[in-house]
Amino acid sequence: MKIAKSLCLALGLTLASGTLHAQEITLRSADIHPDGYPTVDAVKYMGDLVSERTKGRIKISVSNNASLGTEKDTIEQTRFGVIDMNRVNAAPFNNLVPQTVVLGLPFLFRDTEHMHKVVDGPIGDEVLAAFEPHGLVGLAFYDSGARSFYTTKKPIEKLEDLKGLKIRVQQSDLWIAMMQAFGANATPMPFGEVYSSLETGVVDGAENNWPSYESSRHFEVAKNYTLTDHSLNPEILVMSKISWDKLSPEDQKVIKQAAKDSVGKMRELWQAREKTSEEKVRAAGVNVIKVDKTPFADAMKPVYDKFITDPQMKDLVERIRAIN
Ligand code: GTR
Repeated sequence: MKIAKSLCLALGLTLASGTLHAQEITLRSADIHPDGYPTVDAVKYMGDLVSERTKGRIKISVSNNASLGTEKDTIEQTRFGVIDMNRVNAAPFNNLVPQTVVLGLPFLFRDTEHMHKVVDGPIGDEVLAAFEPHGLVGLAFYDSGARSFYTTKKPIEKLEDLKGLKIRVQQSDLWIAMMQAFGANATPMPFGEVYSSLETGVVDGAENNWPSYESSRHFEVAKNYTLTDHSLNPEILVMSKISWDKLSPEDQKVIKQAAKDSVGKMRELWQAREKTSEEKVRAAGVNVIKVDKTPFADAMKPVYDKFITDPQMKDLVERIRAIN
């Protein structure tokens, strides 16, 4: 009886997926950022492309503002097919997909152009392909600018100023090690908890790009922003392998292409937002500090020694450095 039941169930599911191409599909995509943030708008733009190219049959609905959970939680939900798509920074993937570690390595990308060349080329494809064994399909990389430190009380004017400070980091071993190498104490926590942690003194500071520093209003409680630009870690758009496998090969092609086509839009949105966010926080009276980045970069050797150990990772880093 039990066997018959599960057979029916299996058959039912097969039939359902067999007719899926004719049905309307709405893919739910997660983001922790609010409406109007470039990542949210880029995925919406991708949704418009998909809808246009499938004559309205496939749609993407973006659940923003962390309404589906923290980045770490939504990654798990995406792996289990509860969420179809997810736009997350590379950092929360680090412990799951080791190849993503290289993207966040401190001072590895020389500038945005270098980062674009890497993610747009074969290395980018290699990193996206590395998601598949973990229940995810890598779709695209989105810009995330450069991350810099911000602090509530003591401004960071030199490397030594970080000594002993409690700095919030994303939930990734790489980022914990990075803070230790900077001389700070790493406090990993989800993005949504950072404002109150800065306000109540649970942490002394955090680090992020201009748009996140502004849109999260962290600048209201941490008014010293030090331009260390220590990492150009990009955002990654992924899809659940379970949701992916339910699509026909033609629909999979449409999704992949639309994701790629949304990258240019994201870069446009990002450039504009970086400017307006910087202007907004400067106008609010934030103390923006320029530093000599060399001592910060020199302190990062232990991070490379710890994470870039096997030949494959070493080769990846070397190939990234060799790109002009
Ligand atoms: C932002 C990024 C988010 C998240 C956040 C954080 O720049 O867009 O995905 O990673 O930083 O620091 O948690």
